[in-house]
Amino acid sequence: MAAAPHTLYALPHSLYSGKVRSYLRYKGIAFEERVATLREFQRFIIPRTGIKFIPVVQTPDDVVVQDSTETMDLLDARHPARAVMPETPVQKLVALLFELYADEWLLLPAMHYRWSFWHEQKHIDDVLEHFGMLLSPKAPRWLRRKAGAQFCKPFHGALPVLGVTPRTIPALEAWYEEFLDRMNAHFSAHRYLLGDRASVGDFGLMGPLYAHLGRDPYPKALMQRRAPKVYAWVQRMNEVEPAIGDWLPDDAIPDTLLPVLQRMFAEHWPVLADTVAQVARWLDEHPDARRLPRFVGRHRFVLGGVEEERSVFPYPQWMLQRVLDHYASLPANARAAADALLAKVGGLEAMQLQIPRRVARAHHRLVPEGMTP
Ligand SMILES: N[C@@H](CCC(=O)N[C@@H](CS)C(=O)NCC(=O)O)C(=O)O
Repeated sequence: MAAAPHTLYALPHSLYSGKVRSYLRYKGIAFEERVATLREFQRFIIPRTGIKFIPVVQTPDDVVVQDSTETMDLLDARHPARAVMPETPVQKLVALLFELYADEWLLLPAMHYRWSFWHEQKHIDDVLEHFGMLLSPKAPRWLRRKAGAQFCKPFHGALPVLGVTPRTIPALEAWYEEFLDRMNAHFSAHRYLLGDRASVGDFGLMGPLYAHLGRDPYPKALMQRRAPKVYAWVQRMNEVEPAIGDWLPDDAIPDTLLPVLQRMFAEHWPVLADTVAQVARWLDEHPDARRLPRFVGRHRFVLGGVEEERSVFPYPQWMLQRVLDHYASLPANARAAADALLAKVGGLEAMQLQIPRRVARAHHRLVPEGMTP
């Protein structure tokens, strides 16, 4: 008898759902996808997680997990075949860095290309019809479009919160096009980020590069035109149990990724470093807090030479801790290899960042480390 499947509560256009769906398919883990309608939120998602986020995975033995990164950790531990965390030190570091960058910084172009193109009728109809699935995937398209226009308000309203404003949009588009060109060159030579096998870095990229940028009509056309190898990678990442080989030998990192890492350290890292400082300040000011709020203030950042303000999201500190903890755990020879790479991409000093107040995740929430909510 076939094993009882996992259940994935998701939406077709949801960013982190794209990441988890692709992971489940790649692993060959049997799952049933349930559309996360408002009814499913009331019936299952909110009662079982206490929060209103997707994707949510329910295992056959009724473990419920929200958070794409925790899902991969849990299921890789239970299903070790086709593990997605590289075992060698430098490849693991790069995979973790890409997952962090994709989840938290490529979110900006993902949100911009979804929400700044209201004048593109085909694009926006598609987006609203998908948001309308919250009502029911079976509702007629006109009704989904109407309902979608209500449901989507908090999402497109989030652009300035993320720092996507008329000031940053030209720089953001230039950066994204440069990113596409670089990844197109990379995927011309490699099937995945680190060779012939996918890692957490690939699944991280699948969130923004599938759900928004490779699926919504306007940015999908841009990707197909400008970066066909990236588009082909998106298709490959959605295959069920694709034939795979191995990661590159000798813990090698393809040169094609170096300019991407360089820009990550130049622009995303300062945001992360300031997040760490602001989380520490907030926790010092709120000594009795049992949870972190969604934002802990505002900070300035620079993108393509343009300065802007955005809200400070504490969650990325948790992702950053995974990177820094891995780096700190390396024995001397592995550390020397990691440092040689970091020196090439302007990340050596960055990686010495200390975290004064750590955060943890408990019961689907971000909490001060050592605190149970
Ligand atoms: N870090 C979480 C993020 C999940 C997340 O933000 N999901 C979005 C949908 S793609 C959501 O549910 N957003 C609801 C909201 O922002 O209120 C993960 O990796 O699963």
